[in-house]
Amino acid sequence: MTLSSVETTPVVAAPKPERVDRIRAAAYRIRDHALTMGEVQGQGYVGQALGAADMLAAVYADQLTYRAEDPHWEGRDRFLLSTGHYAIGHYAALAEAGIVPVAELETYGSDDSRLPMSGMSTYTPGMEISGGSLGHGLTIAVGMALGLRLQGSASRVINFLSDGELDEGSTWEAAMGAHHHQLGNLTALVDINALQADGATDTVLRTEPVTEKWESFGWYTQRVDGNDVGALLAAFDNIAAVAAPVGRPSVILCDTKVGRGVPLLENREKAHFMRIEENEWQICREQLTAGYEGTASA
Ligand SMILES: Cc1ncc(C[n+]2csc(CCOP(=O)(O)OP(=O)(O)O)c2C)c(N)n1
Ligand SMILES: [Mg+2]
Repeated sequence: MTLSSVETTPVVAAPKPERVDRIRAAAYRIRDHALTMGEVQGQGYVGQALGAADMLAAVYADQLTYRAEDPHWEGRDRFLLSTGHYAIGHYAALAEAGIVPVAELETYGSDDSRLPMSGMSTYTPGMEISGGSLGHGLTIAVGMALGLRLQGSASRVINFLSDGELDEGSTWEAAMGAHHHQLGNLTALVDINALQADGATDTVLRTEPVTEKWESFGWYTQRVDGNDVGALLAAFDNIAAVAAPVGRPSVILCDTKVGRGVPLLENREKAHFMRIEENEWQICREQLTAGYEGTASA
């Protein structure tokens, strides 16, 4: 395969049901942790955390190599959260990974907490960068992936970004750079929830056709239902099989639903930053559990 060829056909066997169930269970716990943090504040980016929980579970419970007791271990894979406002989801994943104690989630967003509302690398174990100023994550990821390769490291870099971040020119400069440097150790995960702070992505700045854009930048590009754990795992398996070995950067474009798993929140009008009333939290938890148990294949 040449570096510029486009490979979209699944190339490996479907992930085993036990593996899918294990990651779905992790995603359920991540959603549960996100509700815990949301309830502490009564509001926040809860919809994004729920929407991205399957992606985060696939990353932390299936893909990343790390040492929970030593988050700075040199041999770790790097997960870079561009979107600082998704920190609530990232903390939930870090708790699931054993890097942040579950009990600490109750401090979310409070004074002196290690878990501020926007992700800060100096505050939180396992938070590699201070995201939030959108459009920087992929540029940092490219430098990190190049640096790791120059050091002879086998570590991978995964950058989580949002559809709103595709508006940023720096993202596309980084995409060009990754292809130029043949960074097979770099994967971008884009949460396409069709939403931004000011409204629907299509109305703010249309980025479609997104798949063709990434392909034209030379990336191994797959677009999946980002709330389908089996599809996410298969996409990662494809990358390991055909993109990483030939030095091709890879992107998984993940179509997700804001508030996924909690129907009450899936249908919120103002979904970017949600206010959730005191009496609604219990309903959220019941809906989350009912939905998970209702669809569990195990
Ligand atoms: C460079 C930059 N410009 C503007 C903002 C303000 N901002 C914060 S979140 C956000 C929306 C970005 O889109 P997306 O992450 O897709 O939104 P969501 O899906 O979370 O609603 C914006 C514009 C920012 N953080 N950084
Ligand atoms: Mg969005």
